[in-house]
Amino acid sequence: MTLRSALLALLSSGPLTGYDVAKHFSSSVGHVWHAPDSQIYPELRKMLAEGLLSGQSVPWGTRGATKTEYALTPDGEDALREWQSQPLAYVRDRDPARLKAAYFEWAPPGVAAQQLRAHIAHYEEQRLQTLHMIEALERRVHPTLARRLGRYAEEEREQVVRFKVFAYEGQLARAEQEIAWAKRGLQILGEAERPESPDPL
Ligand code: VNL
Repeated sequence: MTLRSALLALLSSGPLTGYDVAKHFSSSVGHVWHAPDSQIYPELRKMLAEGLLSGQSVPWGTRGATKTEYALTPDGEDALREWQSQPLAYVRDRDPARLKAAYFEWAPPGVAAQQLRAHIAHYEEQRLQTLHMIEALERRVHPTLARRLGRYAEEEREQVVRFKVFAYEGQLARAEQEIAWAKRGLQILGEAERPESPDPL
């Protein structure tokens, strides 16, 4: 189960309370493996029960309440390495955009182009977000990464950063590919934006 791997990976940056796991998750690894908070909390409890995480009660507020701070156990670290050692399980394509595009002849007038424009807008937004993430990682100001780097010797940090950036370079390339694909679709539909003025002869 890959949510579990993402949580092990996140907690390898250091111990976090459940609330902070959810917070860090959505601003870091959640960009490559989305999961809602409603899945994160029960999974943390299962991982605790299975001994992959330890849970320490830490004070919360001023009224004697406590919250659980989760940390990787040695078994949790083994599980993280074991997961890295497993080959990826590729799944057959199930791509809603490609499926729909394959039958655009059924689209009411204007609808196919409108959907392709929405596709472009979605991936342009993702492209920008990804560029910002890459910048935050490279500058080492991303809070999750900054915590993580504190656990490494200076000479190891470069590689730790590079792998995170590498993951987002893949996401960036995909966003650009999706934008190019949808623009090609607009051309096929005869809806491509005309250049402002014709090329001078
Ligand atoms: C980390 C930080 C991971 C920022 C990220 O995505 C990220 C991390 C994979 O140090 O775990 O965007």
